[in-house]
Amino acid sequence: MATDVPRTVELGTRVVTFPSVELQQLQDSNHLLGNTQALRDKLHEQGYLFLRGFHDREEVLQAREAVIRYVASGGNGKIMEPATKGVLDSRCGIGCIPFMEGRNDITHTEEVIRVLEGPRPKKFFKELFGSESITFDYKWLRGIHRRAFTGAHVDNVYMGRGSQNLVTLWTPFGDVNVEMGTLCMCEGSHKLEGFKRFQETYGSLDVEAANLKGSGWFTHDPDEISARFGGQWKTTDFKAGDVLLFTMRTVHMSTSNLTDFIRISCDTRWQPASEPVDRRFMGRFDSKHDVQYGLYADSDKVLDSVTMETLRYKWGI
Ligand SMILES: O=C(O)CCC(=O)C(=O)O
Repeated sequence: MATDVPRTVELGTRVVTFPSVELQQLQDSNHLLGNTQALRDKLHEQGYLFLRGFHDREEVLQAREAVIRYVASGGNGKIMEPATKGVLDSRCGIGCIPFMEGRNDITHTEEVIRVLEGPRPKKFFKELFGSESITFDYKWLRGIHRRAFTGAHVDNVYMGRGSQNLVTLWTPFGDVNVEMGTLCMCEGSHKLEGFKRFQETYGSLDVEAANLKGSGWFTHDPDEISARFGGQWKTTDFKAGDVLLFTMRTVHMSTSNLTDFIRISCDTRWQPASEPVDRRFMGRFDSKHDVQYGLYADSDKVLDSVTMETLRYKWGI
């Protein structure tokens, strides 16, 4: 699909035109590859880097097929034939795609781990950090069905107990266009003055320590971020192999999946090996009962909990 022809997409609770003033086109930073300081400066300036062709395209497509086979083998017939196309039964909703986050048989299957922990990300992060790098064992591997999306948040609220230089690497498994649910960056949100109070309050929250009930997202409405605090929402159509990497303080969310194609992606986390590690994400995890936050949040489970509404009222934002 031509990227310059405006299309109607959904960003959280908003129907928006893409590309438009509200949701602009991401520009890649491939021209900076080979100049580590320029990459660091760009990450610091924008809060993210968008890199095309970071992974090997064929390896990403093989990983995608492995995940689709895993989802289809669930035996509930929710993936239509031929399975490789990744078309879901149009009735598919929460629960029809197995929960795949953690360190488990699918995240660490050969085809998937080859992409997630292969020589390319290892070399890239070693150069970016200027030291040996490590990645969490926990992998946020997701299959997203029609109408699902991720609300606006910063990652620090979920994994802020270790290195302050932790970086998220978002890898779409396959060609993922904006109508299938792409990740959107709020450029500048990690450091613009308008976000000061937001970062001092919400951005510094530890959702687990606070006993937060729900997803941990600040809002479902992108305008509540950009109109109140500033920043610029950006996304693009991704090709298999492309990635986004961003800081723990960069506000991001996803567009809704408006199709019956399963949107498969994985977030991995990288940091300098010598810095403190958030131990919650090292080890083996394979059961759904660990899930508290994000799209699969089970809100009734957290005892003595608070809600995001209560916290926002207290913070005055
Ligand atoms: O893939 C998504 O929908 C959300 C990913 C995300 O929020 C993250 O990478 O931190």
